[in-house]
Amino acid sequence: MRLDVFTLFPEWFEWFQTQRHVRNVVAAGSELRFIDYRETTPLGAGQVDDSPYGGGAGMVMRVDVVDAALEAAYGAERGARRTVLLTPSGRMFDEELAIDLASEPELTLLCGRYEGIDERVREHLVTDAVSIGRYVLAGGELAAMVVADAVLRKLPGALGHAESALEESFSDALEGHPEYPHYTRPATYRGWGVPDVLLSGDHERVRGWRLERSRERGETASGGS
Ligand code: 6GU
Repeated sequence: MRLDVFTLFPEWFEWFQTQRHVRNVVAAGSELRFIDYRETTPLGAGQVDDSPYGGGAGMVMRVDVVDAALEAAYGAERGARRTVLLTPSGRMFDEELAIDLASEPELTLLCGRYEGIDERVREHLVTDAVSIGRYVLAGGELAAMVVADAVLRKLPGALGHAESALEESFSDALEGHPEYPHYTRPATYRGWGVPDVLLSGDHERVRGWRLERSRERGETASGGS
């Protein structure tokens, strides 16, 4: 995959790139770029935002600044890419969308900043608007990292063992439910035990128990206690 993230804070992503699964996909041929809107802004003095029409507090990122950044990176090709704007008013990010985005050969994430981003970006320059939850972050950077993390770990070679993604949370193997609980040694600690079935060596019973716990957690996650 060729993944580009447009941001006013490319240095935020330096840590992100050091993660094992991110390094693994880069070693396997993926290309990541973190591109600063300020490098291509058509305005003077690195300006990227302006006061909102109609008045109000805060500043709004300008559409011409975002357009210039996309033009510089992709030229005439820029309509062809899957382009995701990170915004609290977007579609909720979930595992299904992560799988969908992971199937793209080329993906662009646009971080907004300040009070918002000119609505014409959403209307004319992107294919998707995505939020990571019902709360407001200071900018789209952390949301872009969340999306990039979830997407990149879907790519071949991201994880150490091919199996580790098969039975993970929300996979088909678990009927879309969260993952079952895990235990390891010691078998008792401060009197806290481990479910007997996991020590039984009966693989069928273990499988059944795990699926049950996974289903239970699915019910809890969707509104229970
Ligand atoms: Cl994508 N951006 C911002 N600024 N806040 C958010 C978000 C995105 N998703 C949830 N909160």
